[in-house]
Amino acid sequence: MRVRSAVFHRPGDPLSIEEIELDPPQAGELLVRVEAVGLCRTDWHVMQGERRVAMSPMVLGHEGAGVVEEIGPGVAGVAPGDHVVLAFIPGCGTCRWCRSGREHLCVLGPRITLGPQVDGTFRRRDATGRDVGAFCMIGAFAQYTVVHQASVVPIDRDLPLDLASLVACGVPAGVGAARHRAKVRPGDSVLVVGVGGDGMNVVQGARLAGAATIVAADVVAHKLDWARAFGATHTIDAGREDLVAAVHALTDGVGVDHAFVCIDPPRTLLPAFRATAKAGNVVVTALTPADELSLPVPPLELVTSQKAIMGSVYGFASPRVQIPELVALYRQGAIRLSELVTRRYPLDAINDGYADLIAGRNLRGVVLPFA
Ligand code: CXF
Ligand code: ZN
Repeated sequence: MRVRSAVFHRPGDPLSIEEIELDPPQAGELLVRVEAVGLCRTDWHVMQGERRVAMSPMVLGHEGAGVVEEIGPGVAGVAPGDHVVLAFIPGCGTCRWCRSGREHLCVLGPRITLGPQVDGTFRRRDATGRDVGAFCMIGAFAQYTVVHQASVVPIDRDLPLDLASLVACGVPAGVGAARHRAKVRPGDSVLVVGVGGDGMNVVQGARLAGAATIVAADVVAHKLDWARAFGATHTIDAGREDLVAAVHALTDGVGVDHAFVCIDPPRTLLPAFRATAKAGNVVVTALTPADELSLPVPPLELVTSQKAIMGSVYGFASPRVQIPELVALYRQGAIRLSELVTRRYPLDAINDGYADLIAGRNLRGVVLPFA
């Protein structure tokens, strides 16, 4: 079938809206009608060449939700009509990580930037017959996609799919970083540096975990207002105030139990580290270019302060466990989803959506491919 898709060709170019030929689902795969897909900064990093993918053209988009239209041979546990969230790391189910319930560490993870499907072949071609890749084995910036069953997480049908798309990446990444990586406990103090798509969800994850002090820092003033609505108890305008001094002033000179680096680690890791209490956690969720080697922390301070610096992807929890749990938490009013969506766009306006993200106007833009 021919499918309208937003395609990455060359770093620096906007996404190109094209008709791409999509093959039917093969063994273990499903055809999904994409109802909503979030505009995450990771796709922007790819478009800018800051995060290299192994090939182009490639259909980007990894924060998707939709409805199963058709299933290929050997698909179990999901049927046409089911609502699904697309997991940007597939869970093969058989590697040591999946078998221990840690599908966010699945052996297939390193392959998500390559382009082909899980079986190594392609389902998409352009008008000239060239293979077209799918970012994260998903390629959700399109009206339809063919994905492996390892990439789908069924959810209840009553959750609106624009909100469901958010639990595909930003919400689990942020909420999970607080709950599962740092293991924030009731009464703890938390600093979140960069309150965009990930950071805002760290704020609500910290609130959910019972943190007593939640400090949000950003250079965009209105994001600090949003952060208060999501549970921040204090805010720091990092463009005007010294982050380390401000955090020490708020914590009797001790620092926070957990600091989250959700933007630009080469610039923000050291202040976040210094704003963290002895024996505290520094959790990095933001991505840097693959050839960035700096970890700008003095090793002596790392040793003497006995702090932990840790990375977190997908909220350090299996998407298959975490996503249904987040849907349930939304239902009981424990986390917010609709307030994350600043604006909705048709597929043709996807580059406007990214312009809004980069200008700081959006917390989350969501593309509705059939709008
Ligand atoms: C990223 C996480 C690191 C690998 C590429 C995809 N996820 C989402 O934003
Ligand atoms: Zn993402």
